[in-house]
Amino acid sequence: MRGDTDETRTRAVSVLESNRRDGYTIPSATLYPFQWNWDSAFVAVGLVRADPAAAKREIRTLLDAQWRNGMVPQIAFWSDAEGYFPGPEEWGIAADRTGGTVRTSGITQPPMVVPAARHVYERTGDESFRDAVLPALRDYCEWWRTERSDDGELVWVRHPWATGMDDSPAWRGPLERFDPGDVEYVREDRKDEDFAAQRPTDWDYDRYVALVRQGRAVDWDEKRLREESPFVVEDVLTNALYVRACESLSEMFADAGDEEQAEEWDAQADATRRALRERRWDDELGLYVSHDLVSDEPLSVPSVAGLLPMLAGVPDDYQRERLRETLSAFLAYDRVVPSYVGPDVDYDRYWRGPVWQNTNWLLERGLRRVGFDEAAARVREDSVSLIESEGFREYFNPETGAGRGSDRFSWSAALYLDWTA
Ligand code: 2M8
Repeated sequence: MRGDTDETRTRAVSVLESNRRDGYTIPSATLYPFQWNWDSAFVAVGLVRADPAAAKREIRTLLDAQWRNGMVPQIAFWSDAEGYFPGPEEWGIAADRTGGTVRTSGITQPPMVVPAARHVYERTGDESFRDAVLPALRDYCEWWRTERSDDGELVWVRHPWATGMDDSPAWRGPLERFDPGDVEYVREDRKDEDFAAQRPTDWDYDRYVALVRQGRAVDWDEKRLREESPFVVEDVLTNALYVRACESLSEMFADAGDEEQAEEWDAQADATRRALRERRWDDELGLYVSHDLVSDEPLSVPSVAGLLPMLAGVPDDYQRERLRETLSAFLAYDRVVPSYVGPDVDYDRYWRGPVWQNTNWLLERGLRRVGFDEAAARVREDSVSLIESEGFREYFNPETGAGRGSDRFSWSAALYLDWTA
């Protein structure tokens, strides 16, 4: 068995090497030819097991794309690679907004880079890495709470792409509310015929593109977008990772001897954690849900995102026991954990049902944090065996285990290195 694992690990390293560009790793050579924010964070988590110097560089390159206001963008277009829409012209971000080093998109992604940086520091013990990244990580966390929070507790996003779970059924309500009009564009993500049933629908894409064009039309004026955008959502996954980000920041500051900053970020983690526990719990579904700030309504769907506050130490005793019951619906599959288990589930389509390695990795750690060790072991076992039977696919059908989306996908390779270390 270990022989098979070693052989798969060698292949994982070679996938990451072939997807590596100058200082960063692209998610997939066939679909995503630039640097993506939380992809790089997951890559660093696994890469530190095989090539610590490359893992540190991955994070530093991502932070080199940071905007002047502290935002770390969803995509950094370090090259002029073709084959992805929307590219830098479509986003139309003025150079004085970014750090000036690279063209970027106009949104962020869940703040996984902060816990990932901490993970890399923990494994390497490299204090110069810690000290070099701390200011940028702090500015990023500060940006979230000043620019992206109405109450200083929960943070919001203004595009489904910013949530990382692009076509999650949770976003249907807010997206249904607006008419994107006649948006013209050419999709680049469905060259392969099979992909039509595995990628987001045109209905979703029309709205994704309309939201980008709305941002560009107001020159990415945050205040106006907060007031006028039809999509302003407190995403439960982003908030769970924001708590983890603040905890990680606090731990790194404490380690660097800066008690004041350590306390400040610990208090922030506490405030967001408490808000999730008290305001984002859905007792009927038995998990946490995102919230639509435009209509002031909960987005009550059974998404794996709603389990991830476990990772942030959110549940009280009552919620923990309810979550144990809810988990049984997510674990009732041959291969776990599906990204969504509601009535209109689609096991082959993107974030509408398939199993993803990154949410599995977060969930496994969440389950351990609340003491659900058996469930955690199951998630880990299935994650590893899906890769061993299907390869480093982007996502997997939970009923059949079949690999879906692109192949040689970076975070699947990286997280395999961490799962099997
Ligand atoms: C997917 O999203 C991108 C836009 O960011 C896309 O479909 O074009 C998502 O799975 C997202 O979570 C991921 O970061 C990205 C790159 O792997 O692909």
